[in-house]
Amino acid sequence: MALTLPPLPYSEDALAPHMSAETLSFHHGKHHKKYVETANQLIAGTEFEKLPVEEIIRRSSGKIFNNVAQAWNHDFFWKCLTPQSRPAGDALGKALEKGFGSVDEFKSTFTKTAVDTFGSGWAWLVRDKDGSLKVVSTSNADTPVRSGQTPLLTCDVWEHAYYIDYRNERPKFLQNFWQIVNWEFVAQNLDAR
Ligand code: MN3
Repeated sequence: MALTLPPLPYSEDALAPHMSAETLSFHHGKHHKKYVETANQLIAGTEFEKLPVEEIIRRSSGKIFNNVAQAWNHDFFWKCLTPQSRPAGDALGKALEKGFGSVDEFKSTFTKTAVDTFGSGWAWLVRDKDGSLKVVSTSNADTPVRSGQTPLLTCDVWEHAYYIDYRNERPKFLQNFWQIVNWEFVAQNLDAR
């Protein structure tokens, strides 16, 4: 299926000062848009043209995988953010306590994984096939969708995600990321089967 660039679920200036309008304008309007356009050019006329995006991710490799997976990852990332971040609800809080000891310990594990991701990549909270919650890092375009894990939350740690606002200071980007996490979206992903 042709991929699309969904509009951001908030205005470009809604996440400032944690994520600036300039960052969102480039990250969504140029980087994400380019992945979508390139993916559509690459799958046109191939066996992938009519498949759902997740199927393309599971079956493809090389340039097609890179662009389709990046389109999926960014679509998911925008939904993980909100200008009205509210604390995790009870069910999610309990699941995080069970997996990591406490919500704060989960946040510090996730932050460390994001900061320690070498080069370009993503940090994820996922539900594994056995139901347990895990924090994982993926490189470049790689995504837990490929390995059959269910993504619950992600943070893009490619430099284009933070260089305009934080230059080389990825840890500062992570501190600000927690101010704009959409915990309701994370909880919905936990509920979904
Ligand atoms: Mn990105």
